[in-house]
Amino acid sequence: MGKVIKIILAVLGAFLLVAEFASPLILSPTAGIFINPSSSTNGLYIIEANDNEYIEGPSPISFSHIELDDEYNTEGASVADINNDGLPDVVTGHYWYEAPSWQRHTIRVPLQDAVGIPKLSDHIKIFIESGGEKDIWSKAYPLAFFSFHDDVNKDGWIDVIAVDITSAGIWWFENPNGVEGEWPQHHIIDFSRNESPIFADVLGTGKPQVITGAAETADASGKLYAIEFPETGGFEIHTIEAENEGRNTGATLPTHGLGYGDINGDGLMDVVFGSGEGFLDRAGNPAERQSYDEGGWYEQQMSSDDVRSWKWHVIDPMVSLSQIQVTDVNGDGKDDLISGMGHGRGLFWWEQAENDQWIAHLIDDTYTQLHATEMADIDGDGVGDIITGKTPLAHMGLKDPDEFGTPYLYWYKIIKNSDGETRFERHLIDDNVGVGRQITVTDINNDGMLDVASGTRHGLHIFLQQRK
Ligand SMILES: [Ca+2]
Ligand SMILES: [Ca+2]
Ligand SMILES: [Ca+2]
Ligand SMILES: [Ca+2]
Repeated sequence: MGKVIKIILAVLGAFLLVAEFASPLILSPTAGIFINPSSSTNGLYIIEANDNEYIEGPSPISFSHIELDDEYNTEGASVADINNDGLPDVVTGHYWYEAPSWQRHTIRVPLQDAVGIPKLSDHIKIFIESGGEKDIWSKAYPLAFFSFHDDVNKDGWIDVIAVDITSAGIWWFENPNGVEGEWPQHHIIDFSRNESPIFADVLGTGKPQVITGAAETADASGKLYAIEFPETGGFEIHTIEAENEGRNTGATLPTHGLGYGDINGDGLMDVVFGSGEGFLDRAGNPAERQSYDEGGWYEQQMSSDDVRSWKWHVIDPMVSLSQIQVTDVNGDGKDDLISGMGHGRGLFWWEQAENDQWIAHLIDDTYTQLHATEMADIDGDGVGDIITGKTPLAHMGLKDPDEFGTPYLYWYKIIKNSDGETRFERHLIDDNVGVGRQITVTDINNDGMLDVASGTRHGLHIFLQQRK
């Protein structure tokens, strides 16, 4: 950035610092001075959909809230028994929190000074230090976004596979077997290109793989990888998409919206993508769809001599999503998709119709920035429920609609009305924390009921299920 521009910004910054007490006004998403004029994430959606399909539901289930960390050092949370004592611990790409005291232990010292809920002076500081808009996002977040777990080196201690902030790397951190201090860090790839990587057995090996967009250099086209952690130790990279061919794997932009399931019911897992965009522009017109951002699914195929290939199918209409959950919503025998817009407004489901046609349904458009979803059977009735919420300041308070709004955390039960219509019964878990990029739903306290771990700008939190 030029020296003159820097000086102008510094002077401007000094003026604005005086106005700091008015920051909520100045920083509001509609009046913000640093709003990127090219952003099209104005909170509307371009797909035609019916009215909200959610209803409020009474529930015998509530959640007790425990704050594990009030610092902002992760956009996600995972759960694994790190110290082999039989008690699940909570993990991020920087720290692990030991059950049941939740004492914090270091995995990797945070390298970036991430600001949780920024004041105007923080915005200005980040803007100046980052050399302007170009690098602003990487200065405004912690490195740790996603963590997954496997015993990568087969020594009997569970390790941490960290998918860092998009366009940073993927690493595995070697559990030092109870020894305190930073963990040995091992390189997997330099550039992840996906903000909703998944950890699932897509290849049918019996163990989960990391499915993620990736690139070999900072400017390279996006690829789609399945990173396997085989029984022999270490890792092995399998390519699903070798070069970007009009797919949403991060050709020019980091992206999100990834899921898996057996879409065509042939016994092989398929991989689903949201589209890279799908918003209205500021004039209210559909933003032009770029060549790299069509949404769809990769059909996994296996030849008679066991050669794997992937066939692309477009899903239209499609929007920019977070993790995509694949399940048969309406009970017609065909799997459907459920996901929320990572930056825009609304939770949706896509009904799989005949001949690769998809019908979009709106579930809930009362909040924005649903940048993490998960599916798990919260109430234990045998049917998967959807867990999601609002990501506080998913773009630092600079771009997205209602970024400062209430950070809800909900679970939705899929039900049939008496008239046979599918409805989503919404239940509030909490309204202080929201979701980051990765939310984990598992039994954290070993009482047989599923709990929720969430890492956001409001810190790291768990919600333990209680039943009346
Ligand atoms: Ca433990
Ligand atoms: Ca290990
Ligand atoms: Ca399939
Ligand atoms: Ca529990």
